[in-house]
Amino acid sequence: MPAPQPSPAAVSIEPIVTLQSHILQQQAVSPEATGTLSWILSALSISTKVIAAKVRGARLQDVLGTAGTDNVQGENQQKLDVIANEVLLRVLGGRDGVAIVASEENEEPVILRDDPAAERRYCVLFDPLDGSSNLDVCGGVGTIFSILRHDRRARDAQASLLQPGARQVAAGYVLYGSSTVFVLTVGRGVDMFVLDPAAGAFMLVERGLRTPTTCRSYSVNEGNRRTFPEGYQRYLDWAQEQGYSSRYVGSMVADVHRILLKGGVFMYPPTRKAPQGKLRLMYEANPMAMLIEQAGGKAIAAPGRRILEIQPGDIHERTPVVLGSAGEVDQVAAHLG
Ligand code: P6P
Repeated sequence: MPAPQPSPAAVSIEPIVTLQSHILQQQAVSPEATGTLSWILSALSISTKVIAAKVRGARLQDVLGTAGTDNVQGENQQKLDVIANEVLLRVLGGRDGVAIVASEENEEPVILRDDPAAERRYCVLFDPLDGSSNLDVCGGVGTIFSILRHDRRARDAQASLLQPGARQVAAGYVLYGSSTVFVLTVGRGVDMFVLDPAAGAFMLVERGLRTPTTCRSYSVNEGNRRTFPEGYQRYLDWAQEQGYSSRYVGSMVADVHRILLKGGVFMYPPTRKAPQGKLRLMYEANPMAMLIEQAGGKAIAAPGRRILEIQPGDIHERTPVVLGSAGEVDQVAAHLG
């Protein structure tokens, strides 16, 4: 009997992980998971693939420009704002686990299911096409989403939605830029996927993203500088004396994505035109704050006031935003105090 041969060493092969398989992996390690959240994340994946195709073909299919209507914020709606909103409403509407959706484009929340006996359900809030005014000039635009557990005990839809951002179960965005990037957190770090158009799938490119703790760069619309509160002006004077660089796209998803990957600080301070800041708490600031904190950064509305701790009073309320590298947010806070 020949001596037994040692089995060949196992070969380590770098797996190809798609967003879909990643979602199922995350579900598998969550004992209480029922698959409902996975189905919702899958709905966001297919919705944003459809939106990406419409964004990339916009000029050729003549869907650029304004729709001739205003949204609840009194802002001109771009044709693609309306199209993207419709796609998300229709795809999420087909998911049994979604009780309520709320959108920047809809004044009232849309109640999809309200039978009290139902198993766990969720509320999905989104800005369907943030930064859409950049579409005509081929600038980066994005979809931002936030997912909360549906509170069946709440007296109405608004009450179920008005939860602090710390209660989000998932948050993320899709940036329609030089590539289509899906950035997601379910509370266990931040993972990044890039759409492979040939395969029609979002491919995992980075697990456990961490934003650098410092980076000498700030991102703010300096056109509003004269109307910023004093502390912000003191910070900008300091940063410029220190030789900080300035980067600003005017599209939150594009600006925050740069901060997430390279560090720095993004700010939308109170202005004369927007005394509470321009950005909306529920479907812009909260999801971005969860992502940045999960990546090791900070996100505040004022010194000592975490965005994720704000108790909302209205689904469309606004908040000042200072978020990014922990060290850089601390620098801004030190000048605001
Ligand atoms: P401003 C886009 O309209 C948006 O809501 C965010 O994406 C962006 O960060 C901000 O407004 C830009 O506002 O006043 O600098 O044009």
